[in-house]
Amino acid sequence: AQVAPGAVHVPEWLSVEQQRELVTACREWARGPVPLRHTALPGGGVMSVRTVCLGWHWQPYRYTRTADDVNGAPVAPFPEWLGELGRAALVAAYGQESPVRAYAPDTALINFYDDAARMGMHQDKEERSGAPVVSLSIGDTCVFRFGNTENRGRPYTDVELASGDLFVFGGPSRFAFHGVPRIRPGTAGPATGMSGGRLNLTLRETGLGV
Ligand code: MD3
Ligand code: FE
Repeated sequence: AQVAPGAVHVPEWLSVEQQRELVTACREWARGPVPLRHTALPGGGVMSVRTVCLGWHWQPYRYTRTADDVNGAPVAPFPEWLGELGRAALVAAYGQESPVRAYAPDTALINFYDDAARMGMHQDKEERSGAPVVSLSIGDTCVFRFGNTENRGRPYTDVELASGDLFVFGGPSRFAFHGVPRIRPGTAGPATGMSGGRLNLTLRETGLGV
């Protein structure tokens, strides 16, 4: 369903098997070379969400190749199979159209939410690319808040994102404010191999080149 121009929600897009494979892969990536951790913010706080990155390392508010705000390690590579999944996601959301062939995400941000984690309203502006962002949700359902491009407040639309859901943000929605005001604990069931909490993978083009 289209939530706004360029913002398309495809419920239950991932099979349970795909979800299980992604959970297994995320568990490995969470071990290193850069560990899953609460990102430190410039003001001295930390994010309640825990994050690990592939391809490029996101930190507030830039991308680097090494995790110089964590342990200095080079970030794990972005696997080609995730790029294929990203192109399939664009076909599912937008149909078999021209931008799909060229979509070449080079970074993934993997966010883990425990029951209390939240993400405040923000824009993703570190990428030098207007290419769509592909979001995959696994585990507990969350309330996802999709806002406007002007400010963090209203108008916004709240959407429930459940395990297996795909959300693609392209076109005019690419630079909209968005956030995750709450997780719904215990909504997932055991099928994905998660033992509580929510995983979100976003695939992006950084536009930063090699
Ligand atoms: C809309 N993650 O990592 S995914 C983030 O569920 C982030 O973990 C949330 O916001 C999460 O930056 C939301 C959906 C999402 C991701 C990127 C977007 C929506 C977006 C970029 C532009 C517009
Ligand atoms: Fe974001």
